[in-house]
Amino acid sequence: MGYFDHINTIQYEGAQSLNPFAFKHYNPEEKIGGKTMEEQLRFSIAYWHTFTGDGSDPFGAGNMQRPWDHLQGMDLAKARVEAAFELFEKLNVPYFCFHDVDIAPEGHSLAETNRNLDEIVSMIKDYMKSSNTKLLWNTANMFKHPRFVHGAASSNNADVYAYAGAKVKKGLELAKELGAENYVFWGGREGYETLLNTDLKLELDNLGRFYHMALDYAKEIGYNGQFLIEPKPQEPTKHQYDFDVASGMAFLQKYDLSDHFKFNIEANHATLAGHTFEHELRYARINGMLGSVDANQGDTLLGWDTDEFPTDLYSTTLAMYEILKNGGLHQGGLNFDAKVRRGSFEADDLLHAHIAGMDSFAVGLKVAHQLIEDGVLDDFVSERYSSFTQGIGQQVVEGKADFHVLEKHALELGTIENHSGRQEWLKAVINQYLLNVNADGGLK
Ligand code: XUL
Ligand code: CO
Repeated sequence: MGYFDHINTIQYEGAQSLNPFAFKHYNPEEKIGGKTMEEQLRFSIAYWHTFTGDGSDPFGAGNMQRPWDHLQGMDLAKARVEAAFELFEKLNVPYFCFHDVDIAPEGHSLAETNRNLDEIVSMIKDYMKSSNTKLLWNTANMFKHPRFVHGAASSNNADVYAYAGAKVKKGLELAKELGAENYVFWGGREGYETLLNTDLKLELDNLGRFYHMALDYAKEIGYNGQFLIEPKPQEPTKHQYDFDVASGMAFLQKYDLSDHFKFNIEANHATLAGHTFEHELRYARINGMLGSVDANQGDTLLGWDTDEFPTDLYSTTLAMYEILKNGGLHQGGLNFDAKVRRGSFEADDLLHAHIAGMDSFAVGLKVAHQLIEDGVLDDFVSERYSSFTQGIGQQVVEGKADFHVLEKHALELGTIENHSGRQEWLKAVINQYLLNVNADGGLK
């Protein structure tokens, strides 16, 4: 008896299908840009939202109806593993992600917590032998337990710092054991509430030291997964240290860590930082730091991390544009760090939500691929910067200009001519592609 017996494996039925339990655009076998959609999109399910989350919010108790919720402790943890692998198969999703506390309950001591983890990890490992689903990344939850009230690797309390080290040590061991392709560090409570009680320099230095210890330990045990930092500007702390990609890069450079880390970019974290999703992806991409993606979306009317399933096709298109320009996600993936709304409390909603997210990114992939094939934006952008391919512009780019050269050029200029950036036209073209690509494969 399974948890989702009433639902067959989700199949691709095409854009006209009215079957709610079918993909309309995600056709895993279909090739786009020389790779199958499955290879391009590398979807992943977030264990915490889908199997552990109960729908509770600051105003109400958990209300999700999950067929495994009558169980408790290790029995509940085991039931969740069974449910997870069943759902992975039903959705044909190639990856999943988890925090340590998502998969196994914390014990009364660190040693007991680790024993619980070992038991569940060996169960997961067994399931993985006969499943197509692999581990995209795991991470340590260092924000939920009260001991992390002042942070973990940036805590003022050295005992907490040590405890955090022990958790990441275990996390790296699990990553190796389960073949995780990446290991994620999301800041959790690494940040501060007020400078009045904070030694900012010591906290940042300690964080840098902590990442070096993690790298050293990964090397020691032969774990070769990619290390990823997941930036977020605020929540839970008022000021998170890994604010956005740009500040994360400065941090990594300062502490001599840039060669060993990339970024896991989350759409809703980007918007909380006052950026678009595509801004963060672009910033990471042009610096060779785009590692993986937490695929969700925020709400423009709300100022917090709503972690909605991604359904905005404009956003998935511009995100896939960056990802394709990155040559794909490589060992990263599109992880649905997203939760169903509190009102969507039935277990079937988990399927509807993932189908919606997968189809939305499949559309984004197709449209972005066609935009790139047709050179729509590339041609416009190259033309817009063409002044840097000749004359004074070329001298600048080749490093042959100085202020004397610039001044000489400027003094000789007559009226300077600028051209329109054509933003509205470009947006209209993207709309045309969005509406037409699925209909006839492109624009004539
Ligand atoms: C929190 C968040 C985390 C990370 C993993 O906003 O995104 O779930 O993805 O710790
Ligand atoms: Co995330």
